[in-house]
Amino acid sequence: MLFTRVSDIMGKLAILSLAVISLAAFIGERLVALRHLSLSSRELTQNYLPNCHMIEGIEYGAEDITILDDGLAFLSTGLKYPGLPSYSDDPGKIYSLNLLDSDLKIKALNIKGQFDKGSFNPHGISVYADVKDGAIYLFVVNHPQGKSQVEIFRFVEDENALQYIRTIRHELLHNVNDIVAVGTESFYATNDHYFTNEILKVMEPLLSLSWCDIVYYSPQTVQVVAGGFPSANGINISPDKRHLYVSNILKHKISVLEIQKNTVLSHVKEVDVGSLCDNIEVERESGDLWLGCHPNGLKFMLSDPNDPPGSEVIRIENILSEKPQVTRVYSDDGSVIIASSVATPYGGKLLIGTVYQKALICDLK
Ligand SMILES: [Ca+2]
Ligand SMILES: [Ca+2]
Repeated sequence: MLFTRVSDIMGKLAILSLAVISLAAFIGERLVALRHLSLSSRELTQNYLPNCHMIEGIEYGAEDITILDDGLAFLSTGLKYPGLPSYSDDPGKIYSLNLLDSDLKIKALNIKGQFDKGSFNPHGISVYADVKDGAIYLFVVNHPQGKSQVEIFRFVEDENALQYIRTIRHELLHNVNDIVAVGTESFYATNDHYFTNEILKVMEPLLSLSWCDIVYYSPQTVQVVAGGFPSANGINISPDKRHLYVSNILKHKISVLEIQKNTVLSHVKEVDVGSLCDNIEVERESGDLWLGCHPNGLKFMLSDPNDPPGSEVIRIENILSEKPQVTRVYSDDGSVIIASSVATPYGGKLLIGTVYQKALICDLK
């Protein structure tokens, strides 16, 4: 009787030990995977540009920026994103900045129409110029109360205003990070998470789930057009409108996709960037990609003011060729600018925006 009891206890202990060992091995394997995906041990080399100065009035981030052909930039500011700092309780705003003006003063765009400005939480932006009448449309990813929706505005240049047109909500647009407008009412959007529950969202990178996708939206069709991303961040289009570029941020790659006739995308290739790149801007004349990147994902997630995340700007030339050139144009350890998310060139200058901090403008060498 005693012998049976002892062997029963021994058996249970053996099962328990096996479970503990398996759990430890699983956690160990996950920690190694997370260190790899966050580039947490990467050392950054400082690489500065000449004549840099901060854009006055930007203190709470300019997560996304895009520049019109005539040098007018739109800045999406004041993002509140779960898990990341935001240093202002005020709603977000869109600013304009004329890069041809020597004083480089930002101006808040007044929003006209039936739009709830009090809950405005702008994230990724994209501009569409209608060739028919020259009208400029600004598409903005908005997260009021943590939800995801896309706002379409028309830019009223002589009033420095945005005329609100409409809001687009759809179950497929559940965690939108960025968009690229391809018509007055149509766009491609990236989802940076699969789940909407905050705890389950955290589990996605922990378990290396690759369930994020790209969605095409038009008033006639809404559909998933590409999937299999651990997280899909910035998205933009080539000047000839044939290719889409998507930041596969947790894989440290830029995915190149070809737009098929039926709006479905076919995979072309991936280009290694060795950094967690956020938004993508495409230079019109050259077709070069400019990327605002997070050189160390762990520091970005922790966002400790005493050990801040750095910033990095990467340029990709000839991305469609056999040998794309990937150049680190600017890097800083966070002592100048924290958590860069976008970079865009204009007229020999480079404008760099961040998720929750400042914006910097420098001369390109
Ligand atoms: Ca964008
Ligand atoms: Ca982004």
